[in-house]
Amino acid sequence: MDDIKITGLRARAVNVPLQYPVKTAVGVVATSPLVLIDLLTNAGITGCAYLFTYTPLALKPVQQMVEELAAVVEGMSLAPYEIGRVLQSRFRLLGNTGLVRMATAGIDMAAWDALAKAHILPLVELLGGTVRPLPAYDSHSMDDVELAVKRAHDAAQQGFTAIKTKIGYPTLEHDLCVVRAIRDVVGEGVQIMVDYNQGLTVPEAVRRGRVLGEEGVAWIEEPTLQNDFAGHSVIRNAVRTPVQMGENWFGPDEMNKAIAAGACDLCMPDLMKIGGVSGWLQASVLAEQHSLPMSSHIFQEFSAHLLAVTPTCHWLEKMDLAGPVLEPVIEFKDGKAHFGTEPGAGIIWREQEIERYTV
Ligand code: SMN
Ligand code: MG
Repeated sequence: MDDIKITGLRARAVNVPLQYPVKTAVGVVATSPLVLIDLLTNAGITGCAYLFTYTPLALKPVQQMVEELAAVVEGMSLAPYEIGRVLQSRFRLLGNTGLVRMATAGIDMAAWDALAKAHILPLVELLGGTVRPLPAYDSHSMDDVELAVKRAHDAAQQGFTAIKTKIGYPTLEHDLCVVRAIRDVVGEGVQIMVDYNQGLTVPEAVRRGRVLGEEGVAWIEEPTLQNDFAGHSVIRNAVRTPVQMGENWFGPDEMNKAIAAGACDLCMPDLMKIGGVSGWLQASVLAEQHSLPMSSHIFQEFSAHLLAVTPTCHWLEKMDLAGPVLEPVIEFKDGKAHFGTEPGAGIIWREQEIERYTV
């Protein structure tokens, strides 16, 4: 195949509505601020990816960070490994973390999407895997009892065999009330995961985790501050339920430190923060070497392709943060994610909707 060159990079900022706000123990994500990336090439192929910035406060800064990198990548070959090395070298002094890691990850994702399209392959096949349905759980919020029960009922009706709810209410009794109400409506055949979003102190997480252990929850996610690996290790050694974390690891190096600290039983890197497709692949090797089941965190479109080539593939998280601006490419049924019918990672913009939500 001729040497494909990058000819342009475009970043658009949108803020899209969410069917359900993402309520967490440490704050609410009321809308979905996204940076939409197009990587243009001289082969007429465009690589597409999006970044999620959590808060509108970071939306324009991340967009500009991506735009600043256009001058760096234009003229380069469409080779994600080379692109990554050049970008990392530019940020050795500043540090490839935070908004920098997000922006470079977005370019990595778009480059891999373009490369797969150039080979007319779904990304999973470019990476050497095969398209197959993946176990998926429906990810809910800190919805309180009534909405938690409604969403759990709907998810079970749709065939999900696992759901996640966010807890960290003011009291343990409130946490239990929500978990038990969900259990009552889904029965013993559906797994329930809980996510504290860093909301507890270590002693409180131990106290609540020990009690939750009696409720048969499948995992306790980020019980304390995400960068307190020692704290997570204390909790992990004190409670029976598996401890889950990873969505806040900026790069495989942070994953390495968490593993070395014995912080978790399970892992769930975030495609953007871990460093895009390239970062995910490095993370999947670490997970295999340490026998850590590896799940995804949001970014469901790309994550499906990557989980399919992840040796310790665990769960795909269904949380649709970009639906309004994307053509639907994943079908969830019988508790699985069915994906991968088109070249690339399946990011297909809905241009009219993008215009509607552009910031
Ligand atoms: C989460 C938090 C904030 C936005 C999206 C998702 C959450 C999760 O921690 O694990 O889904
Ligand atoms: Mg989480």
